[in-house]
Amino acid sequence: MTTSLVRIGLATALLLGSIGAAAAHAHLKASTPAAGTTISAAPAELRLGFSEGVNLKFTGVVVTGPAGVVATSTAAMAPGDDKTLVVPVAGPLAPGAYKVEWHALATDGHKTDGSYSFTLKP
Ligand SMILES: [Cu+2]
Repeated sequence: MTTSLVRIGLATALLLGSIGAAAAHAHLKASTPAAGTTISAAPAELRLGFSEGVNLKFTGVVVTGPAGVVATSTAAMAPGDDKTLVVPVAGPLAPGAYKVEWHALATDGHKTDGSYSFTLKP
């Protein structure tokens, strides 16, 4: 390969790489319970819907509430859906404000994180 062909190859790879990066980060698109809502029944599980497929091994949540960190069971992807994370809640939840801090590794290798809150009515 000549030097100029190598240069064209590298430029193309960089261009494709940056297009992929702009298009494929795993952002949180929806959740259950939904962000900012007040609910009257304690959820048995949390569901987080991402904009891209995520790697389960490097994707998860930490939930904190009025009694501290909430115990959760092993998270899993929804069947046949690599964009929806399902996190079973292990114990009963007391009324109060809850914060869900999430982190995700998209299948393209990019990491994202964020948080949202919901409130459980007494
Ligand atoms: Cu990305």
